[in-house]
Amino acid sequence: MKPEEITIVVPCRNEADTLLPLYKELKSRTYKVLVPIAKSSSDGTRELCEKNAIPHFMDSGSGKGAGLRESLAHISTPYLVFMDADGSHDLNDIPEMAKKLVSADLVIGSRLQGGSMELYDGSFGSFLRSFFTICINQIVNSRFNSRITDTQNGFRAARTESLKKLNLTGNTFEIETEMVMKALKKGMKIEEVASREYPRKFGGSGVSLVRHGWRYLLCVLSNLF
Ligand SMILES: Nc1nc2c(ncn2[C@@H]2O[C@H](COP(=O)(O)OP(=O)(O)O)[C@@H](O)[C@H]2O)c(=O)[nH]1
Ligand SMILES: [Mg+2]
Repeated sequence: MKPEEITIVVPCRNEADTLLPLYKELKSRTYKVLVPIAKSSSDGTRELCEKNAIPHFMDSGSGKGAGLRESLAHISTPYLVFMDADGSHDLNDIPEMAKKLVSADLVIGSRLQGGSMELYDGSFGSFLRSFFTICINQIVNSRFNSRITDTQNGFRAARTESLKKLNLTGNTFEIETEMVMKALKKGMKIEEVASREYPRKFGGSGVSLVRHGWRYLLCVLSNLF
């Protein structure tokens, strides 16, 4: 598959510090790019896109999940990749993901196989988050008899048409879990590749277990059956 057949979707909420170099690098590899921007983004990310002719749209304001869901209506390529704008994902992992998309609907970058400086940085917060991630993996794998090592990673590739069939509804960071559970329920093929995750270059994660933890749990429960 050619890079022009892949749209790299880079959701952004206040990522003006890192978006432009990432965009230039993606364009130099001839990928298509689409940037869903959070309604609440206030650091000039939108102006940066306008100034540099970066294809973008403003999401409805409900969160990252809404941004990803809404991007599907704007994509004209058969394949897509979701990746963070914060410098934590390695675009050298994309060709390996694309290769597996030939026979899979969804290809997840696995931080458990490739390593993560965000999930395992030694802090108590990262301990809680990685523990939570592993619990969700185990629940999903026991329910669907699957062997997925990272149900949560936002760095992933998919067939555009397959994702459209899932009727995703998640508004925030639970969207990745919903995507995996609905794809498994529909009998779609999910593969993983080892992917590395680096610390984000600026700012902090938007994920908070206090604010988002209940959404993950509700998402898992409502997609079990
Ligand atoms: N469009 C959009 N993007 C968002 C929103 N919230 C976060 N993002 C982006 O989604 C990506 C993942 O968020 P991040 O805070 O890095 O989460 P983490 O990597 O899981 O810690 C980043 O590129 C954010 O800028 C939102 O409400 N809308
Ligand atoms: Mg991130």
